[in-house]
Amino acid sequence: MSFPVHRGRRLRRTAALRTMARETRLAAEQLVAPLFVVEGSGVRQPIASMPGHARLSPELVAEEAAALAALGVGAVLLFGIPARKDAEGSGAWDAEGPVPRAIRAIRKRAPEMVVWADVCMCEYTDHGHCGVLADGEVDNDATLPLLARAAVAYARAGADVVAPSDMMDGRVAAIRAALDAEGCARTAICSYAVKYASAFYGPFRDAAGSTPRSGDRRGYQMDAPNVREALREARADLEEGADFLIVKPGMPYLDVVRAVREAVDVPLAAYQVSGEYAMLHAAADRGWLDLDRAMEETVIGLRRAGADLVITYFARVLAARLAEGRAAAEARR
Ligand code: PB1
Repeated sequence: MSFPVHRGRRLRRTAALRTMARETRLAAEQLVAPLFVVEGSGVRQPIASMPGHARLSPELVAEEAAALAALGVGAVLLFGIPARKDAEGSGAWDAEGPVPRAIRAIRKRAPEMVVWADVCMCEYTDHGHCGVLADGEVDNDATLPLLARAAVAYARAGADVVAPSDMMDGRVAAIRAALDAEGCARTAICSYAVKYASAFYGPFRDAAGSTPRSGDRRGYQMDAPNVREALREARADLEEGADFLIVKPGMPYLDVVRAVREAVDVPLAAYQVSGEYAMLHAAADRGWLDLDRAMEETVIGLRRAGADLVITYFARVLAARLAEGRAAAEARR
């Protein structure tokens, strides 16, 4: 079809026509909100590098989860920050640690909220790596039972989903076997199957105190130039028993989101990580970007690339904007 028979602008002319013709949509229930949990009570420690976010004690996490539930946000993803760290990250499986306490508090305060618990050692080890060290390297196989113990602790506390973000080989199978052996067969596993060694995790590491004391994560997280490897990782984790998958980070890896979406048929989440969040805020603070438009455009971009779910630090603000939009549309009727 060519001009003037075809006029692309006919369906862009008004907001209502654009809404009618929209190909990709975003709903609050497709958003997952990461939350940082610390020990104690009444604790709210703002995170300088992540405006609007704070390290919260369990009861305040539960309050936040209730507010997110009221906005229709689909799930929360919990990251624990213990008061004490050690070489093997033993705080990760402490039944009275911040994450199990937060899960129990959410179950009471917002029982309808879906709770994901991140499973990794990096927030709990004093060296900051995602596993235990042996001869200066992360010992893959020695880390597997530790991850499994942590996953069981979160499942026992009531987590609906455990989400291993460690990138150890074989961790999904180890966690699935442990959950099933401990009577937690109904707990789902959302694996960070495709997770790159990225420059975009800085603010998170600042928030969690999880920057490696030595070396980096290139020996276990994926190399940015690779996408075929992402398909191998995704298939391997599904084979081991993952129920759904995460690609992370998000924006720099939209091609990977698309490739994984076309290769697997389970729900797929994309993680708009802390550095992606912080850079939009920093540019907006300098007057270089309209933050509201930039957050909507980046999150819908992840959905358009094929993500069914988007893990984002914008979840609460975006869900509120979606609710306002619905209210305004209803008022116009
Ligand atoms: O928002 C983020 O930057 C997420 C960071 C992510 C949490 N799953 C990891 C970043 C890192 O490698 O330090 C934590 C790894 N377990």
